[in-house]
Amino acid sequence: MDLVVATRNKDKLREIKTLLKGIRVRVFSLDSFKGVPEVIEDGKTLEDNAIKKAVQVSKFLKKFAVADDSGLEAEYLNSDPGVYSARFSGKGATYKTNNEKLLELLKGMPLSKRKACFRCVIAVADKGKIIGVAEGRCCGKIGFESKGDNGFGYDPVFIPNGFKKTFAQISASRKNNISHRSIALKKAKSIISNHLSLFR
Ligand code: ITT
Repeated sequence: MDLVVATRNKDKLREIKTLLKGIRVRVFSLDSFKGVPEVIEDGKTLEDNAIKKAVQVSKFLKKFAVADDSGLEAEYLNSDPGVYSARFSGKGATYKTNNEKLLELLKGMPLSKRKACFRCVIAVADKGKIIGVAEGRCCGKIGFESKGDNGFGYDPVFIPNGFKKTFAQISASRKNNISHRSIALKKAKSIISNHLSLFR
């Protein structure tokens, strides 16, 4: 069976493809299809947006699809940037400007006030019908400055619990061992496998 990963974020796609290894599907990205309409991410939660992306894409392509909505929730900022993580610093936001804004908002705050968790919600849908939703969290602290070149997004400012380095300073495989995305995808893989078994 074919599985479409409904994302336009190449960094997320790279991680999702690696984490999906081992299940018997042929993985495609949106790049393989023309004319897939942009999904407006106006949900109030990561769940809302993940479901919306998976349902709309799977309905349009008449295929099996997974979508990832994720974000970083900082305790001191009442869980912001959260669902607004991609566009935290406004129109034209980049990973760099988002990280700068986050560090600025936490300026002068001690480590005890810099707790944060990455959260990832994966929605699985087939031909417009939602099959299941899975969630993963990875908690840690926001560092005092940007460090490292690996990964993407907020990785240079996020230090996972039990580590002294940011996600951007550790290898992709070490990140994949503990990340919010890997936890969510582990659960999503069993949703996908159960669904596939219906067709055997
Ligand atoms: P799609 O909707 O097309 O999937 P997007 O980038 O808009 O792509 P989201 O709305 O889910 O995706 O926003 C997620 C943002 O959260 C992403 O752009 C990063 O800034 C951040 N983010 C998510 N997972 C991350 C990770 O593992 N490491 C660092 N930052 C991450």
